[in-house]
Amino acid sequence: HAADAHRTDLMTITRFVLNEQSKYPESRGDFTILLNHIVLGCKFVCSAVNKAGLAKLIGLAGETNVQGEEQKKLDVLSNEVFVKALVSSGRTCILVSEEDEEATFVDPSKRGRYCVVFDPLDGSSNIDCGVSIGTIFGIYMMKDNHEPTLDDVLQPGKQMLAAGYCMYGSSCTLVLSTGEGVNRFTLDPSLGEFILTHPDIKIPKKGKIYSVNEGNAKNWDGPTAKYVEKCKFPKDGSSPKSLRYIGSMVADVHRTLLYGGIFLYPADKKSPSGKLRVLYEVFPMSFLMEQAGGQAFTGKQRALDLVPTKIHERSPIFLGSFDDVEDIKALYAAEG
Ligand code: AHM
Ligand code: MG
Repeated sequence: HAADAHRTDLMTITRFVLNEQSKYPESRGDFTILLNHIVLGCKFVCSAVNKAGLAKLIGLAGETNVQGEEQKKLDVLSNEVFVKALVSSGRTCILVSEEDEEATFVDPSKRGRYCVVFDPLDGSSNIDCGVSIGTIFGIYMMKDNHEPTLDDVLQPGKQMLAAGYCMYGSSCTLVLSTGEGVNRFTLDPSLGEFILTHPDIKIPKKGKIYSVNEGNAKNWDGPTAKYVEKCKFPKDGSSPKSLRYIGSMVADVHRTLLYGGIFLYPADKKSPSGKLRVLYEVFPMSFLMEQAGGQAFTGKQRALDLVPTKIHERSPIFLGSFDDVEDIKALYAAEG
C-alpha cells in the first residue's frame, strides 16, 4: 500500500542528498559528508535551544562579537559546535561565521574543497523569550587546488552550490537547496533524523503578507516608504496586506517561503547598507527564494549578483514572492 510505503520508506536527508549527488559521476560523497556535519551541528543546537531554560544557558556571556552586539551563551556554544563539526568533516577549507571576526582557514591536514559561510544562531534577540531562531548556511566550492584566500568566499551568491537554514521552532525544520529546487525536512526527535516532509517547495507567485521592522520607517528611503504605504493602502482595489514580523530572519523568511509575500530589511538613513549580512544571511536566503520561484533584490540589483568585498558586509534586501518583489523593483526603477 502507498500509505504503508509512506511510513516505512523513510527519506532521510542523507539518503536524499546521496540520491541527488549520484547523478554526478564525479561525485565522491564529499558533499554528503559535509552536509552530515552541518546536520549534526543543527541537531546539537536544536537540543541546546530546547534545554536552554533548564540548563541556564540563557543570559549574557559577557562577550561582544564583531558587530559590537552582545553575544549570548547559546551563540557562542553554537558557533563552537559548528566550527568544530565543519573542520572535523575534513571537507572544508574556509569558514566564515557571523560570530568570528576573521575567517577560519582550515589546517592543510584537515582541508577539503568546500567553503562554508554561516550564522550559527540567528535571531538572538528572540532566545530569551522562546521565539523561533535558526541557523543559516551557504556552501561554495573551491575552483582549483590553489592556496585558499579570502577571495574564495568573496564570490557572488549565484556561485553558491547549496544553501539552507534550520529553524528551531515548534518543530525543528531544515530547508535545503542544492540548486535543484527547495526541499524541507523535519527532525523526527525519536529517530534523531531529518525526514523529507515537504519536497520541492514553491513560493506562491503573490502573497498577502509583508514583513518589515516598521519602527525604522522614519529613516526609510522613498521606494521602501512608498511600497509599505501601498501594502497598507492599495490604490488598485486590492485588499491591504497583513503585517507579520518576528525579528528572526529564519522565521520571517520561512513563513514568507511557505505562505508567500515579501520580507524586507531595507536601507535606512541610520544604516545605509541595511542590517543583514551578505554572505551568511542575504545570499543563502536569496538562493532559496530563487530556487523556490521567488526573487531577491537589493534595491539596486539581483541579490545573488552582488560581489561582496568584505566577509561581514551588509546589504539591503527585499525577497519573497515573484510578483511582490516585482513591485518593489518597479518603485526603485522609477526612482532612477
Ligand atoms: P542577529 O544576528 O543579531 O540575530 O540579527 C539578525 C536579525 C535577523 O534575524 C532579523 O531579520 C533582524 O536581525 C531583525 O532586526 P531588527 O531587530 O532590527 O528588526
Ligand atoms: Mg545573527
